[in-house]
Amino acid sequence: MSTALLSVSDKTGIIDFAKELKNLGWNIISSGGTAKILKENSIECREISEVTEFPEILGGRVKTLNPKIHGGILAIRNKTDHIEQLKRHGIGTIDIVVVSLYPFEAAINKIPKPADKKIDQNVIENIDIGGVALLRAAAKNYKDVIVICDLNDYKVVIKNLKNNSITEELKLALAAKAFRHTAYYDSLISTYLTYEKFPMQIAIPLRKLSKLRYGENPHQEAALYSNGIEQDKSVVISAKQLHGKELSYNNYLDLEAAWQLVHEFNNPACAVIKHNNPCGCAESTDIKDAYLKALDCDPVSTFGGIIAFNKAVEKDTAVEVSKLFVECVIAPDYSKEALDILTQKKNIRLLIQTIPYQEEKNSVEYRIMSHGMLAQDRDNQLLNEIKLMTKRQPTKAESEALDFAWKVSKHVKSNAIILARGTQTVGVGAGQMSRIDSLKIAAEKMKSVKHGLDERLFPLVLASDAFFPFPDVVEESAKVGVTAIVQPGGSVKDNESIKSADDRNIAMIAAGMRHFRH
Ligand code: 93A
Repeated sequence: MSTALLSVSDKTGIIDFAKELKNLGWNIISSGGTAKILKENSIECREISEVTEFPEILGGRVKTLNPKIHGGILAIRNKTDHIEQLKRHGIGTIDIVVVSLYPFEAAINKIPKPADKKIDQNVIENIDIGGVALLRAAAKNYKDVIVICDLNDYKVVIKNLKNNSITEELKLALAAKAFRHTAYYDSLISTYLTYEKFPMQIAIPLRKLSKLRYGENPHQEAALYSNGIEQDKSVVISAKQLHGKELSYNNYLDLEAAWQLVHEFNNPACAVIKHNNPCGCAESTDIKDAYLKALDCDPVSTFGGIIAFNKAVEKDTAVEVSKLFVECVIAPDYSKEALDILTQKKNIRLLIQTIPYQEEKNSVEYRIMSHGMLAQDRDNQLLNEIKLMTKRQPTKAESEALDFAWKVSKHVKSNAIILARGTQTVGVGAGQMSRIDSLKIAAEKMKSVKHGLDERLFPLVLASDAFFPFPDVVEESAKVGVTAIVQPGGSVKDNESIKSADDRNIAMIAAGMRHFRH
């Protein structure tokens, strides 16, 4: 007769599973709580403590950690020496190990690590030791032992036991899953206990949430992961999908970019993203106006874009949005009328905010490379110290526009050039290898649309994400009508750019901080 060891915190499905094992003629041994529920359901089993002839001690901290258990799991069955040793010590083999670990994840969810970084003792008690050892032992000896760490696998194992069709392939798959499971479990623990931002060994718990239809292109496989505790897809982008087709890989990327940009602003704002870059952004006194102004920057590129709002979408805005083909809309809320209008469009994906946006000051960004990873703080700052570079100071109207454009520049791929009037982008040049090319593109965009803004009330300003190594950007800016510039400053040739600006009566300020985005 074969023996199964059942030790489960989550007891869902364990009765049926144990009954099936019994019907197939298996012996069952179980830890205290699991044995209790089995016995209550008239399923015969032996308690671990009977097998080990040692009681559970330290309030359950030591239950299964015993050579009589681990010997029975780890013995290689076709090794005479191993089997002889088992006999000598009166140890029986264990052929199936079923463990559901202490709910560490649920424990941190209940008591998140507070700001004072105090570690909670209840969370510590939920660190499973013996269960993890059982899973690892069984998984190591997968050729002889079936290991189950996920109750969703009960069915497949029973089915194969019944058909006498347990294969090595299945056992290997279950073993690999067990190691993934314990690795994930340990990474959650280490993350909970870690205060350093960049520990020597980073263990990021990653939970696969779902497969995506494809990656950036249809021939690329792709999947969505959350950074640990979160099990719901909506947490990854802080928003729940209310309507429309499944989000694609590119949708996720662009939603993230749009959401971050629109949260630079306190007043009603709208950001339109295409391929991770803003093709329009505006801040206004009302959300519909912000949308129309954002759209006005580059109506052609907005086609098929991702639109983010930082305030609730009302009917009048929904009417406007519904005139256009857009992939996704994300907003903190929608009025009922707005939803009625937008949900009539089959192809639009609507998302509503579920988690308040907080710029997570301490969060870290990761970029995966072929054989490693880069990690850095998020770019969550804006200005160091503004310094006037030129003789002329920006006017009030210029200052307002510069402040707006500078915020947008942080969210544009380098080299980034933003042309703005008031709190509205009128040209965006993104992702060019030369800054002057970005300016030329931004200027072309601007010229291609009739903005109809009063140019005296809304002077044209320029923001650049990085400094000017040469005065060429200033010279070119003057040609397109720019009257004020914000840039980080700090080039060895700043003097040349300043002289060029002074000669053209351009006001230029240094933000003292760079916003590369690669
Ligand atoms: O505290 S433990 O790390 N010490 C152990 O020796 C041990 N053995 C199994 N926790 C241990 N377990 C865990 O107990 C299992 O992983 C499972 O989560 C739980 C089942 O306990 P019970 O059967 O008493 O409900």
